[in-house]
Amino acid sequence: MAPFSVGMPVPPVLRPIAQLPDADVYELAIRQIEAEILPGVRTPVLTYGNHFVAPTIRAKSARRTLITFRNHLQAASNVHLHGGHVPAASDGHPMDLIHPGGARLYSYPNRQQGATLWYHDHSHHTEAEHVFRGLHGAYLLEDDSERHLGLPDGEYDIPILLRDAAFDESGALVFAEPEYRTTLLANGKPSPYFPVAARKYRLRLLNVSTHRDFTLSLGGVEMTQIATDGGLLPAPVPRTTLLISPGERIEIVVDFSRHPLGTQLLLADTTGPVLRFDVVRRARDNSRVPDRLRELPALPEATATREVVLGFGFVGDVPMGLINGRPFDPNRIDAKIKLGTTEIWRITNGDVQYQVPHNFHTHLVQFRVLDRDGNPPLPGETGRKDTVHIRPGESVRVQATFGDYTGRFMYHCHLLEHSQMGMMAQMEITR
Ligand SMILES: [Cu+2]
Repeated sequence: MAPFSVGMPVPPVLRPIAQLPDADVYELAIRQIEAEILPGVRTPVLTYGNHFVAPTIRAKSARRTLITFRNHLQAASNVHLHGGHVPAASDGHPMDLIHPGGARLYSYPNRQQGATLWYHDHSHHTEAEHVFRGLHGAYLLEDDSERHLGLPDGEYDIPILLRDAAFDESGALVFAEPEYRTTLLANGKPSPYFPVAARKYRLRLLNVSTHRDFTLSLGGVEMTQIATDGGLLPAPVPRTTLLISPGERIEIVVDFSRHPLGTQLLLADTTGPVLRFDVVRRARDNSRVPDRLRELPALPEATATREVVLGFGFVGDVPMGLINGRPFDPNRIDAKIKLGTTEIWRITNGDVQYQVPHNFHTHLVQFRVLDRDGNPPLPGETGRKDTVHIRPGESVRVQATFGDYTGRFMYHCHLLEHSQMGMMAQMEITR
């Protein structure tokens, strides 16, 4: 199919079914439907709320989200709020499942800085396939202190969920080897176009692929990065290429007023076109990108350090994903952490021989990247992160403070084909 034959939709914003003094109440069905991804073709997909991609949840900082997910699938599912600082009971532990016909209420406190989060399936051994088949949606946490900055908002603040896909002749999704996933989707459509006004837009890029890194450029045009996984950066960073690995988010502001009406700007990955912006109309623009966005707090002193090595290996003669030489075991605690303490973790991608990229994601906390092989963090990763890309042989040191909630939380490679093969571990936070 020729690229740019369909428009990119913006996912609908989910409406609350009730509003309490301190909470918004939602319901979402987990259901298989047929969606039109390729023009004129019906593709069975798994959805939240009967939408591929799922509806966007817009939450407000310090106002709780209470959301009941009802599982209409034949398989167990669950929900993890990626990047969310939430109690263990609502974190979507892989053994904490919603069985077919069942429902579960998740409570998200939203006591964290405004950020582009996302929600997705995290069911044990099926997370990669479930996310691949469509269980992914944006969760935008808004924060009052962002409003006075004057960044583009409303219809000029747009989440863009990026992923890949593969289809058979009947139009069904093929969950097979990642290298066959050559169709790139933006908000669920293949290499679409998106008409824009000649003004500034805030674009929230989310990589919801289970396996693919995107290396994006806009034909040399400057993309001003304003935020990373956990919210605003201290100051904007001009970028011309962006590496975004599975699970990561990068927010950019693009000023389309620098281009005459009729201009087409191509957002492309190194493997092909992702999305074309067509500058089609004029519009007023009072928005701005200030020189200072949000200060980062000083790092507290760390009282513990840990080594975490990600790599493939054999257990008996079965190839598995391993962390520190062991595959995930839900009955084992891999890291015991005292509530409120600060730790430095050095995470190494040990797969030098096979040259496999990995990344690292922790639940519960946002961390800060201290260094990569002793060198300063990359541009754009100086803010709060929950997912970090690690090249084969590379070591990344991160620092986090494990506050507020006790219980069991996961850390894992967010190439979900790797985590479901065992590259996952759990920490227990105790008093
Ligand atoms: Cu991995």
